[in-house]
Amino acid sequence: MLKVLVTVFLVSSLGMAAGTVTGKIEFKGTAPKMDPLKMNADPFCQKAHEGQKVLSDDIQYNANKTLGQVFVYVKEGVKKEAVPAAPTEPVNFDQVGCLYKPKVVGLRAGQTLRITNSDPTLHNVHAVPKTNSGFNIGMPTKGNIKEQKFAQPELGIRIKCEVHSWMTAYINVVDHPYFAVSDDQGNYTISNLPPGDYTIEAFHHNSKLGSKTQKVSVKDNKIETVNFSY
Ligand SMILES: [Cu+2]
Repeated sequence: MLKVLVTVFLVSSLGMAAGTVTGKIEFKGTAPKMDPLKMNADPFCQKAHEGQKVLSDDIQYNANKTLGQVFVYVKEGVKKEAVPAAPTEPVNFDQVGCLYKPKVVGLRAGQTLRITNSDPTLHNVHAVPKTNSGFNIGMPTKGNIKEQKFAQPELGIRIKCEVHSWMTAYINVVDHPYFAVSDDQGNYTISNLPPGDYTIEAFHHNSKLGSKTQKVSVKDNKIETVNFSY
């Protein structure tokens, strides 16, 4: 009896009652064809990829017929009162070889986005949100760091660089910690979800792909598989 009580206490006080949603973003049909990027507007950018053919990174089609760079998050069902505060650690966002790393970012409303320029060339970071406040900052030298925040949840905030027209990234801001970005195997995992019924959305910034939703019931200590198919 005591053991049961202690377990119940630990589970409730430490917030351990939680499940996991994981899955794959499959891509059916013909592999999307990405155009090569022409980086000759800036000799530095071109030299950074010397001897390599750099293709557009708009759609990340993986060798196993899946998609990377898809933002997957809980769209409905999160109980606001049970959501932990946004982490104080920033989310890193870098400019390397005139490309954004990563291309698709997920972060919490109010969390710091730490923007670095790792290139010895001028970039400007121009955020074009619809509901949040935008910004446009110049980052002229290697090692420049700037910090920004987005106050409101908003998906697919476009980031662009006017110096290098091919540079585009997408920032996804949510008001809870239950999100992930699919990787180079097309996998994503959302952990620590309290038991409950949820709608999960896969969001692709390319409007031709767009978003897909699925419902899932999360149980304590269980792993639910939710695959999406484009
Ligand atoms: Cu740039």
